[in-house]
Amino acid sequence: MTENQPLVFPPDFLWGSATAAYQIEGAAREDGRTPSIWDTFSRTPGKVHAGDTGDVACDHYHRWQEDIGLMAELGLRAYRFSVSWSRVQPTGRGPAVQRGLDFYRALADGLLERGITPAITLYHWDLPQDLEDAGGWPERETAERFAEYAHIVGEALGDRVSMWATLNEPFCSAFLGYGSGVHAPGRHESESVLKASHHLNLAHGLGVQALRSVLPRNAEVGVTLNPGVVRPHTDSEADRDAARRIDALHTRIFSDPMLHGSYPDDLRQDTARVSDWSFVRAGDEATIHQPLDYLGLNYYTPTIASAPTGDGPAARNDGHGISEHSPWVGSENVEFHLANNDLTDMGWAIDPTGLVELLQRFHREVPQLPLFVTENGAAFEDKMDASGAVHDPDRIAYLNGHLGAIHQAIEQGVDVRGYFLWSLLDNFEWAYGYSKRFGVVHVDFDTLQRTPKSSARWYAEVAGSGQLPA
Ligand code: PNW
Repeated sequence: MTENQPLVFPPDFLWGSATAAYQIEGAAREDGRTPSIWDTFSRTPGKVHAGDTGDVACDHYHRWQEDIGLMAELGLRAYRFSVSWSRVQPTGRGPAVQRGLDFYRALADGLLERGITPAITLYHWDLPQDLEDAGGWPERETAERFAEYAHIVGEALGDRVSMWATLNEPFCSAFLGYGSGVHAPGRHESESVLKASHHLNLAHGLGVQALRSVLPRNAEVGVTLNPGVVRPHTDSEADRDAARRIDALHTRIFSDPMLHGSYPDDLRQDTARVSDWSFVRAGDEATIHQPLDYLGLNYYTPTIASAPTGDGPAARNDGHGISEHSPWVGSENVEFHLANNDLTDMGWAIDPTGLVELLQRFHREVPQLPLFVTENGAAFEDKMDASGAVHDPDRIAYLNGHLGAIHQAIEQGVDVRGYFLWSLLDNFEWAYGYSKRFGVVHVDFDTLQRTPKSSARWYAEVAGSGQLPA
């Protein structure tokens, strides 16, 4: 139909890129920063690929001006980054470290000078180790400490940063951190997954309240979730039930209390043998249910679930990393299947239709809430050629497909306001260390030299013109 026409995006659509503190900053021991759970985890042998750590990462802490220059060169209009809690409040408690706040102030100012909108995420997984030592997210106190931290950062940066998110992907923090253990802090305790989820939700609610108390009225406060796009393997009732269970754990455990003010009944029933949920106190769900200005959604790949098939070893390839411990509390026997699509270097199926579904779902659920795609992108084995150029046609195809999906959703009436490509730079890809490259800018991890890939040029063109080429 419109195949030869460029796809034109709304004029005020926000074109950005995203990173996270632990994945790019390095400078792990500088200016008063203390270890987070990711420092501890990555320094523990066997936890991260090749023993990689974020000690140096992209050295963004020292090279941030160069990185802002790159963004400006690429014509990006927005930059989503996270604040390292233990850089700002080393023990997770008490007074702030001025030098930590100064770094983020200078970064925000540098962005604003180049016309780039800063978007802050307060928590992208790097809990101060001291708070983990006191029990971590399964402890209610961690949520209270988070509110204090949100207050500190909001007060320090509220005059220059207008877009705020409390958490990034609480699913990963709770289910991979305390369930499968493939992420920091690497625990595997069924009930802790549920407690951590609740306290992350509570941290979000208390954090929104804290931010509202210090931010100017026009600030936009939201959260970033990575809801599962869960599909049943077949149309059988058993497979549809498996998909429902995974959807409850992956998505609704966060989105229901945040957006609607209560935990799903089916979730409580599915997990009844793990927990009586007595950690939810009267009034908590109301606290979690704060009015939001936008919802951030991260999307990479769909999930296909089925009831146990009895076909030999039930490989738990759910796309969330391999562990002998299932994160799917109460539904450990659900099996996962890979779609018949091409895969990225993460082994994730490339399927932009999942993004259309995801956007439609939340548009239906919360029609008045603006949506942002706060992460989307792909890892590929990019290689530099003899001339020093990096050609990444697979990434361009991935981005083109997913931006096309967003355009389609917008045409269908979904209020999508912007896109933050993951990621600006190749960086520390959590349990995979530096072995997976998501950047549109190549980073040589020996010299730390940055080289824009062909996808960076392509994305600059798209962002500059506000349209996808025909
Ligand atoms: C997200 N999983 O992480 C994060 O927000 C980013 O920090 C990360 O680099 C990016 O996606 C790419 O992975 C995820 O195993 C990490 O399901 C792992 C999973 C999901 C998201």
